[in-house]
Amino acid sequence: MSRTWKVAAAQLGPVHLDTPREETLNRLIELLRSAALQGATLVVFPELAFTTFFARHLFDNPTCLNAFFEHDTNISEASSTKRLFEEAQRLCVDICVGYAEQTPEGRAFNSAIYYSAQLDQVVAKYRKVHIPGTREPHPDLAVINHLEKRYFEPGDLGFEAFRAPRSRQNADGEDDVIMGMLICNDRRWPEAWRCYGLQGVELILCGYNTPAYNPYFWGMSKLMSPEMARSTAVTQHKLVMQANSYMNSCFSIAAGKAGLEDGRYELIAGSCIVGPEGQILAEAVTADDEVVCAEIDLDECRPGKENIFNFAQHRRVEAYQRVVDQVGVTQAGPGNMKG
Ligand code: CDV
Repeated sequence: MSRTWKVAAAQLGPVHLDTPREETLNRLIELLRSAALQGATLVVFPELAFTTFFARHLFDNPTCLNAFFEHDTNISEASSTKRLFEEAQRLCVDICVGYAEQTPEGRAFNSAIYYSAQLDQVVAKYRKVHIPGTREPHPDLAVINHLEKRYFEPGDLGFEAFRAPRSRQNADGEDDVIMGMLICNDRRWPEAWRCYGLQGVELILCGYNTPAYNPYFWGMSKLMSPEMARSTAVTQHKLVMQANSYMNSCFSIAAGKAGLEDGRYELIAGSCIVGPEGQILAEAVTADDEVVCAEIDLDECRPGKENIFNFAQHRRVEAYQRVVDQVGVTQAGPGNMKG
């Protein structure tokens, strides 16, 4: 039985602070329809897909902040978002979409869910673990803030892989695909990918919002030109998607929010689909609304999983203790020659 699957990344162009939610939702639905027309039965949308990347702003007024969050426990049925899920159901297309989640207890997470059209339900939820940025705004008003630490707790669901049937092609659900979700900054952490790799993951889904130019945040030389900064950010984004897909013998789909928001905040484009050899199979050519599609054959994960990255045969956990025991760097002392 063939294990091919036509999948898509739905890149979203600029969404401004005052863009009505309805307008953004319509654009997401248009992207979904366009992907379905191209034959895709899985579409991945960006991180915090329903609004602008609001974490760059300081909100003193809780009502203003609340407007960026989803408060329903099931966003596939919430009035503000359900049209996307209804259309996915009608088209028989699975979706992975990122959103700002507020729980009934008032906890806030940067989350993503996977909706299976065949099962007509949300089958998995992920909460972003690696929350970048700061809690407090920078005193220099010229600095672009990244206040995710102010607005979100680190995710508490871990990296749990899940299974979903490929829509349409497999009505009996026997040939599930093993998938995992990451959100933006998570893609830069190999530990996150490995947690999924150790569960036999075949496809990683990752939405993102990555600033193209934010010298203060990146720790870059202030002398780096905006053009150089943008191209470095795109290179690093692709580097981590490609390297980690290769090192875990899996496919990956990265869908970003892109372009210039509010005339000041540029996000990188570069939405892409990557194969288990680390090769880019398809990538965005604009910094606007765009569907990036590729047909993937999930069986191409097997050679890597059975040979060079056969974890059962080659991993040496007795040498990896530091990875889980230690958070920050403890510099090596002199004379660590042993044996
Ligand atoms: N939304 C993000 O998590 N963005 C981070 C930036 C801030 C570094 C990223 O890793 O792209």
